[in-house]
Amino acid sequence: MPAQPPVPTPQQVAWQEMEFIAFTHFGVNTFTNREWGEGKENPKIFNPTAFDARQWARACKDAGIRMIILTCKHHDGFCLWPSRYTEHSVKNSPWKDGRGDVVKEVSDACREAGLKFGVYLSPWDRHEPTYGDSPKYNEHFVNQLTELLTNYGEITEVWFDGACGEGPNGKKQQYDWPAFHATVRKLQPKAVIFSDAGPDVRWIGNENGYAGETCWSMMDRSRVAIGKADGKYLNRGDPAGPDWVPGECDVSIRPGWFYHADQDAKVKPLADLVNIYFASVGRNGLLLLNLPPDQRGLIHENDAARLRELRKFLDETFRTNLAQGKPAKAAAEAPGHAAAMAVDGDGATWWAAPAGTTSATIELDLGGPARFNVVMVEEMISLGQRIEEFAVERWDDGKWLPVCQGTTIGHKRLLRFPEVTAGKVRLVITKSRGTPTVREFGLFLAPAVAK
Ligand code: FUL
Repeated sequence: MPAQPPVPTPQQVAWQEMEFIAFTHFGVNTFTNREWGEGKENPKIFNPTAFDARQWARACKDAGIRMIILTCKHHDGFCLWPSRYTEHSVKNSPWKDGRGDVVKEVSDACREAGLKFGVYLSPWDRHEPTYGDSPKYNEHFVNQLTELLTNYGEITEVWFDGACGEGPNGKKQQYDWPAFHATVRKLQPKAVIFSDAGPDVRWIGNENGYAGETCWSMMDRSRVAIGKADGKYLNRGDPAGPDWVPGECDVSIRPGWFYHADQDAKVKPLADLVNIYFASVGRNGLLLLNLPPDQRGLIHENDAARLRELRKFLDETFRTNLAQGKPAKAAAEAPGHAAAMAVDGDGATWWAAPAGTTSATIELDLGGPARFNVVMVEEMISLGQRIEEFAVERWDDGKWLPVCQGTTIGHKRLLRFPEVTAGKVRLVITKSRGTPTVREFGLFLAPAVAK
């Protein structure tokens, strides 16, 4: 273990609290029906007929999503804002007679709806002639990044795709990551930077939306080469890692990242989205769910309807925490951190074991038989991620029986199991890399989801 185990920055804590955020892949690919454009598109094909960023924001807000990350430029190089540094952009499209700015409209709609806004800017650019001519292209990229980070208000996340394709004549582009990061730090010091290796937020190592069952927010950044990352390492993190870089789980609600009309009937079923939620938010990750706007410039009805179903399921599941406010006692507790603080519904307080202890038990009296099929445990991550192994047990006819067990917790761990009934429950922490803390403990009854 590093001498000083890492802890999150205040920005990383705020980021983690968002839990559920959205991606919107939109651009020339929406109109060419492709996933990766070549950069040779005629900008005139970009012409959404009913573009309405407020509709995107509303669909997200209603689903409990907290931020939209927009693909301001994908690998095709087409810019959704009128960049001074290229002609491959909305300014040469018929949309709003070339005077439109998707980045402006989406960022404004987010602010109006109380959502955060983030930008995806692909370093790989198949249009830009300087791509492959490393210093020149890096300057071009920093110029574009500067436009995005200067003209659109507060940016909460900057998403750097690791893809690095070949340039013209087979030239290899070397990205100047230190310069890219320095630009973000200078212009938007509160933003978190995403890439395979952070520095603030890491890719979870797959595009299915699944974090590892064991998932540490720590990793060793020096072990990860951007664009060539070891997916398994990113999926689980590294308990011995010296860097705090929590995982973000990106996945699309449809098979593709961009909209394709022939996928209208392939929006993921509710059961899949629920599984993804439990495997991302429920495994110490953030869920970054892609909702690709269509050729009208709207989130399609089918996607919006599915989001509403997901929200309904989450509301029904998490509305009542059966453990909240119930009498709690711990085998031991640190001064000022009583067991009751783990079930007070207050994220600012937490139970802690006495300094130096690495195992502990918290027992709850539910005051009569309660039915539940979901357990939630949260650590106070601002102090670090420590718990390595835990179990939940129920009191049944004079003995404790197992309900569920897990390894890491972090910001939030959710476990599902067939419904049980119990009047008394205990959380048993069997292994921890430091003094364990529990910010909140929960028991819930989730409705059945049709398969
Ligand atoms: C990948 C890209 O190549 C995909 O098109 C998509 O943007 C995904 C989120 O990241 O690297």
